[in-house]
Amino acid sequence: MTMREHLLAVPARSPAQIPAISIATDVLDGLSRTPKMLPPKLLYDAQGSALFEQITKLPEYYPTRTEAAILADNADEICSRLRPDVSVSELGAGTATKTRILLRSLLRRQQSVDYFPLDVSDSALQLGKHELECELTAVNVHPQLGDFEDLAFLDEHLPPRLVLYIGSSIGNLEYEEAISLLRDVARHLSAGDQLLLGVDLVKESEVLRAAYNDSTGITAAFNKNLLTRINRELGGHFDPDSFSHVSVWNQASSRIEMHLESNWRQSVKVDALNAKLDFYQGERIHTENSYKYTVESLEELLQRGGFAVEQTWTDSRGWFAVSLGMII
Ligand code: SAH
Ligand code: AVI
Repeated sequence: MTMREHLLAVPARSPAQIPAISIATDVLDGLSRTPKMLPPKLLYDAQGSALFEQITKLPEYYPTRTEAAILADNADEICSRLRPDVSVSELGAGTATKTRILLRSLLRRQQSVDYFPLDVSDSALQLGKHELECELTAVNVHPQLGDFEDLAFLDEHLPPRLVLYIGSSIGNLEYEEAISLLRDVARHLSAGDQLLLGVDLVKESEVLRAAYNDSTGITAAFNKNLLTRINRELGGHFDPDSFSHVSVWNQASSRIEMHLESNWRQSVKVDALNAKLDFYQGERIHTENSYKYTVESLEELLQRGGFAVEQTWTDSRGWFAVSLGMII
């Protein structure tokens, strides 16, 4: 089949169009609220995933390199706690760059690994699959395009299973949502299956603030890409430059908040929603929370989510923690 025939064979509602349907609902719902908000998963279209990759390399954004160092220093010990011949699933895998550290170590203990990365970003999944297959031919990658609500794939492979939820992605959820997601994961697992959970820890506020407001403006571009995405997918008429990136350390709630703040009073049409959205000067759209934990609150979260804590690893500065839990 030629590429042209292949493209013509795509059904009227191709899988690539399906996300736009849920975006419409999420955008209409979020921007009709007071205060306005947008769910953080919308940050990750292809452009957003590419910007996130750039964020992970910024000098100010310490979480990725700190977690990578914890994994590199402890991969053999982590893997020694796993049962023989585990399969690996990952929630919000992105491009699975850090995951490769663990998979390399795992492949010194077993001949092959079945790896099931779940993500809402198809571009990140495809890039991750490509890079993994080039480097580690003994890893069989089975990408799962979907939401954290789509956990049925966990039933499709047999125990022993290891689930990864690293990168402090759980920090983007409210505490009760985080517990409820861990309980959902636990329901799909059996006794002896394990979860490796990585979270960012509370630290000096200046370090936290800089990580979400970098000097080159990549985080601002990542945040504003939400508006560009609405323009592209829903016929929105946002001028991204008429909004400012705002990040705030909310100490009382132990979270960094990201907002988009309207620079002046404006009305913005979104054609696909048949809506005109009014913003007053200084009005904010709340786009992300990034909760910061302590080792104690991380271990409590795991336990409340249905896992017995086996071991927790941190870096020498105590900036990030990775904890292994098991279903008993
Ligand atoms: N785990 C990687 C990527 C973290 S970025 C790392 O540690 O670097 C967060 C990832 O989670 C993104 O790839 C994003 O697309 C994905 N994601 C965010 N919300 C999601 C949701 N509700 N369901 C599935 N994936 C989600
Ligand atoms: C994916 N998530 C854990 C990142 C974080 O730090 O909350 C997303 C991010 N937002 C701004 N910078 C990075």
